[in-house]
Amino acid sequence: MNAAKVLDDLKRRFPNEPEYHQAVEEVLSTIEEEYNKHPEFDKVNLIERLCIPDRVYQFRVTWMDDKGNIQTNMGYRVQHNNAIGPYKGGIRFHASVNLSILKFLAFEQTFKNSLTTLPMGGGKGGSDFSPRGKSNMEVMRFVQSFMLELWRHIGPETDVPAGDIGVGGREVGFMFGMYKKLAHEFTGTFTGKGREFGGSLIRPEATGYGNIYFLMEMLKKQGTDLKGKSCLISGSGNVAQYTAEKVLELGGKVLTMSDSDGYIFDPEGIDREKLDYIMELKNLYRGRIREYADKYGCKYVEGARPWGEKADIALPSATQNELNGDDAKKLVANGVMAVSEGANMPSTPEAVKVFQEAKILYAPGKAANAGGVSVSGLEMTQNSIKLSWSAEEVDEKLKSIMKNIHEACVQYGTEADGYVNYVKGANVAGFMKVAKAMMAQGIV
Ligand code: NDP
Ligand code: 2IT
Repeated sequence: MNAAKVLDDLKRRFPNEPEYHQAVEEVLSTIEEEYNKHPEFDKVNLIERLCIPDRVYQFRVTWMDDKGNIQTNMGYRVQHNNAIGPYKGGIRFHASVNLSILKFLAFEQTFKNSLTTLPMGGGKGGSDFSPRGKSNMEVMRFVQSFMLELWRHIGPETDVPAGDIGVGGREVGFMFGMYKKLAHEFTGTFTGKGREFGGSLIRPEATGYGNIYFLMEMLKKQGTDLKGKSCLISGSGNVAQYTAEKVLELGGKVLTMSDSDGYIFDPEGIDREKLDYIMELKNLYRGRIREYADKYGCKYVEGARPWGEKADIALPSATQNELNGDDAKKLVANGVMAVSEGANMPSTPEAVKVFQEAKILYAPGKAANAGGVSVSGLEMTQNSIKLSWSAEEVDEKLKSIMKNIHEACVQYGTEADGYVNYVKGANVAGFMKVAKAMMAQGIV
């Protein structure tokens, strides 16, 4: 394979999809060497078959708002690759959603899911519908209309969606309810469900906890841990909240959290009580992070991200490309020792380069945030054996999965000078398993 040529070809055939190109470029540039050690891959054009999604569904979603106006949104499901298991990946509801973003997410998900060691292929879906400012009934009407199209393309052994930005327990509940009615079955077709109807314990916590378990493995390798270390967290949604919870539990200090309007900086640290306030503010009242600064009298910076603040560790947990090359330079200049990604592709390629050249610990999302989909995989197992495991049992399995992913990254990503290139490690390890499965299954 000639990575540059494959990428040029994809750009020509699928123009105006910058996030998709960005995700593919990162993977191709790191697996090229390993790929070319296997001439049998190129003989069957494996790389193109892996980069282009198996299929994409795209549909119009029409619903009525509370004022009686008819609204239309777009709905999508990208089924990227099912070589190692049914398509699996979240649903995103956000005004910015388009095909490029969902194709990048589905592509990333394929490698991430492979790393988890569980049998899951990769997919992603969503809509440009934004739940922000919508009433409960509006969200429900939208979701029901969305499901009228989506339900026929998914199923417990076909494609199993879950949450992502803008899709939490409430939205998954509505999707599951409508799916159940249309498909006339009660199965584990969604994960992230409520615990009363098949949801796994620890699934809400899993992405944030998993990121910190991964970070702890990286720190351990350098003979240190989280005690007394200060952390910058972006976002204040599901991933950010449980990242903060685990940092506090392990003795670290959380200095910042953010939302799409700005960030708060609390030099005293966001403690358990303050985090409970944020959880209530965000999950119950659906308020803005600015209100934290009003309540606790700390700094709030409108329209900015927290990367200019000084800290030991950065944990981007909001969205893609939220940390650019200049931000990375500021973090490094301020002495950051580790960056571990809760979000998917939050660092731009320029930022990744800065981290790697400074030889700091840097974990890409597809490794560090794999805990969420891992516990989704465990939820699928519990649903199919019709049992539910205790929180301790699930948490132990999550820890061991994150440890295994870390080991795989070290195995495939350690460079001659001992520096672990976690990007390369994650990409090569994730790729090899999918590639072997595709080779064994013939040209399909
Ligand atoms: P939530 O919707 O719960 O929270 C998202 C947070 O990020 C909110 O604080 C939101 O602010 C902020 N945000 C969203 N979009 C933007 C934007 N364009 N600019 C600035 N801030 C933004 O989502 P999650 O916590 O579930 O997801 C966060 C990240 O983690 C995403 O990248 C997602 O793909 C990834 N992820 C999620 C997993 C999961 O299990 N949920 C698993 C693995 C990865 P506001 O409220 O203002 O919109
Ligand atoms: O990006 C992700 O891994 C998720 N949003 C979770 C996917 C899942 O199926 O749990």
